[in-house]
Amino acid sequence: MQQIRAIVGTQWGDEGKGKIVDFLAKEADVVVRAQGGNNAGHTVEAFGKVFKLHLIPSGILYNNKLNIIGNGVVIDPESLIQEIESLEKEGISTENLKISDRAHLVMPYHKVLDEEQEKLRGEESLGTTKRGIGPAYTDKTERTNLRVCDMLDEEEFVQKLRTVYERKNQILTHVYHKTPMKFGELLEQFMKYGEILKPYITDTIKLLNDSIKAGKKVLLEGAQATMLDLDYGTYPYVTSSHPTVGGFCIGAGIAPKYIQEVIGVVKAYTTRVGKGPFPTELLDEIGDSIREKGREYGTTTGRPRRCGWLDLVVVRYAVLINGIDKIALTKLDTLSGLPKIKVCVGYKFEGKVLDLFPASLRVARECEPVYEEFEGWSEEEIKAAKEYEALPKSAKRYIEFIEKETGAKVFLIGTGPAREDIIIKD
Ligand code: 2SA
Ligand code: GDP
Ligand code: MG
Repeated sequence: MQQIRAIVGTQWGDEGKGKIVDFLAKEADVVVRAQGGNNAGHTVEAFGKVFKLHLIPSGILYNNKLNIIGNGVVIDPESLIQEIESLEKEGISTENLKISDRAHLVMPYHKVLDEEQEKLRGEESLGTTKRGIGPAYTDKTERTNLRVCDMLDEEEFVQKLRTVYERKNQILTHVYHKTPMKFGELLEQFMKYGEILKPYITDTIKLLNDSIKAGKKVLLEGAQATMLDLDYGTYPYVTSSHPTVGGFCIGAGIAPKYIQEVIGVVKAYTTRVGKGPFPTELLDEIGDSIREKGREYGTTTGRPRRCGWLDLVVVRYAVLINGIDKIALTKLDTLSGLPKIKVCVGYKFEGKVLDLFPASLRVARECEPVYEEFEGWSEEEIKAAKEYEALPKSAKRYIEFIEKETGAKVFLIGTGPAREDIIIKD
């Protein structure tokens, strides 16, 4: 494998990045999360158990990989401690977990603000996960946020909290009619978190770059996806970070020249959780059957995911932005049993056909997808296939069409949720 690989979501998230990272981590030494927070939900089925990871990289299920939560991640310490405890309870050691001292904190008021802002937006709400992610990144760019290193220095924490505390309390009480926070309680809580997390906290930028110099193999694990990127996604229906390859450099402290290979994870159909345009959405029984068969419910919030046909306008755009070399195609098995399968290759709008995703939400909402239709395949045919050649002809046609339309080769094919349900294609 290439020494440094980035794994990026190409759609609206939940493509199965967790499973792909778990598979590729076999050959890696270091797995790094670089953006997002516990809004992410990465499911890995291993040892007959289902693990739902939120902040901790998916390499944690191996006992010999270094797992880094990079500086670009926003960390809710309460949630991270719970995740550590629940993994330890399952017999998974977190000894090899390292947390960046520069990562920003999600504070309790960020979670309240996320929830209240969503309520205030009413019909115009974004459909966030309400984990405080947007408000935490807002404070980061406003330069008023607290960071992981501040939890290890009481004096610094007090001084920084003092600069924001009054203002946050005023917003909470006057705008949202919430009970005010108590300074002493917040301080005590975060000093406790700092003490618990201290063994994990370090300068991960140095650690990662030293590992690279020592020849270690690194996987950069994307959370969310290209269409949720703050710049490239369906703004404002996006998350507040950059789940694209450029964001990985900033969020991990790694120079762009080191990333040698970019792998795009593509689900064989499209899903989206939260609001915003979704041109190929299926609001019929086919959409419902995909949701049930694919167990398309939010890993973090349990929300039902919106389902639709594979949209190659979206995937093409993700290939372009991220420089995707190879595709890991997941959940091919979920489409089994459908007599016909459609794939969107362009958007018709005002007499023209667009082949890349438009900036305007109005165009994205009002365009008409142009579809190509494919023959389906049966459940038994996919289950029985353990190698590419054994896949049904119609499935191979589907895969090769994706390769032709995107210009990227499919090298992994997911045929079920378990670790072993994967086909390697050369
Ligand atoms: P936020 O909370 O500010 O990041 O929400 C902004 C938008 O980003 C979407 N978003 C996600 N979309 C898919 N999966 C995500 N993770 C969870 C999962 C989601 C869940 O794995 O299923 O459990 O509901 C994720 N995180 C953020 C979100 O839906 C908003 O559209
Ligand atoms: P992520 O956020 O991209 O890591 O994806 P999630 O874990 O939120 O959602 C993907 C879901 O699909 C999880 O429940 C996975 O266990 C499951 N999954 C991943 N790959 C496959 C596959 O090839 N087939 C099936 N049936 N399920 C899969
Ligand atoms: Mg997910």
